[in-house]
Amino acid sequence: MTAKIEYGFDHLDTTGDGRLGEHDHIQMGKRAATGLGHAPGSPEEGRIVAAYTAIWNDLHRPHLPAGQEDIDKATFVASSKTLAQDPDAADAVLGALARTYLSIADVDGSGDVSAEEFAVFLRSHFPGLNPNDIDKAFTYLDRDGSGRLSAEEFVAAVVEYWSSADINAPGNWWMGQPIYER
Ligand SMILES: [Ca+2]
Ligand SMILES: [Ca+2]
Repeated sequence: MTAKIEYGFDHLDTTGDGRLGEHDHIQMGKRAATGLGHAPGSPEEGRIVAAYTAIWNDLHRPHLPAGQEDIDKATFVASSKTLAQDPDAADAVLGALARTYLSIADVDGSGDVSAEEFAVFLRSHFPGLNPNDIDKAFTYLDRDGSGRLSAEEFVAAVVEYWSSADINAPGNWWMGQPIYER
């Protein structure tokens, strides 16, 4: 579980300085917006960047000691593991995060995520993923095999990735093949 959270942190730390802060979330938002085909400075980009900075300000920042503006990797891993031991808190916090992601991934506003929407979303977040991995991830996360990720399936993927210690949890595929299987 530590391995997947560390791996996740490295992907969230878009500036690569070993700390996670608002700056990383602005970068993530811009990268996601570019991946979705929105021009720099467009209102769509602004909306997506605002969603990411809200994740930072609502989810992470309240847990920082006064005066501190970012989190180092060790603290991030420790607090993620603490959250994992409290399923209700994990559902609340990670569920909110997942719904923000969903609002960005569900480009056509259908309420669910198609394979195409999922591929665009994942590529814009994790540029290193190969298409094969994205297809496999989709298959694992689409638990009922309907060919689409329902809101519930999408949210479950995010919650499991960040909080499940079960190495067989389908949500471990959220960022492609689980790091411990490579
Ligand atoms: Ca959709
Ligand atoms: Ca489905």
